[in-house]
Amino acid sequence: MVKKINHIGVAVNSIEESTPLYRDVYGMEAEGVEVVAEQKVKVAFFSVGESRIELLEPTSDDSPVAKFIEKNGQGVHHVAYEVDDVKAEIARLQGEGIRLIDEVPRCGAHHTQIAFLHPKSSGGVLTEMCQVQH
Ligand code: CMX
Repeated sequence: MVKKINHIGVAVNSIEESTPLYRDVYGMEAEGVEVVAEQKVKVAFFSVGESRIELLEPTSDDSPVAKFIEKNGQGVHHVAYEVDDVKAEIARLQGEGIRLIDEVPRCGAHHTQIAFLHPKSSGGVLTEMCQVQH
């Protein structure tokens, strides 16, 4: 079962251009920038309480985030829920008839193992299950 919102992903054209809004205007603490090569994105985290905003900048034209921005413009891209055991969560969701994009976990940013649900199976919200590796 989900424990809390780990982060909300926001698709942006440029982390550099978007950072002043989150860091200076909203006053969130910047936690650093990381490239997630497998997902073809550069990400920047900003902490807000026990959750984070994750800015997602595409690193190539065939990135899923590039396709999202092309279709919708910049904006909320996904919600990530934290779970204790992402493999067990995948099995549980499959048992509930939910369609998974990732049937085996993959590496996310910040030392996490993640799995995405298909938005057609999660009420139109791209949803990520995320296990933090301590
Ligand atoms: N939120 C809600 N719906 C979305 C969506 C999103 N972020 N992205 C796509 N969709 C919807 C589309 O609107 C479309 O719906 P319609 O058929 O009604 O128009 C449908 O899903 C299919 O979308 P598409 O544009 O044809 O794109 P694809 O099928 O090629 O890919 C998806 C969609 C979700 C399967 C793909 O983006 C994916 O695998 N995403 C998971 C990985 C990812 O997003 N990685 C980046 C973040 C990594 C990180 O956080 O570390």
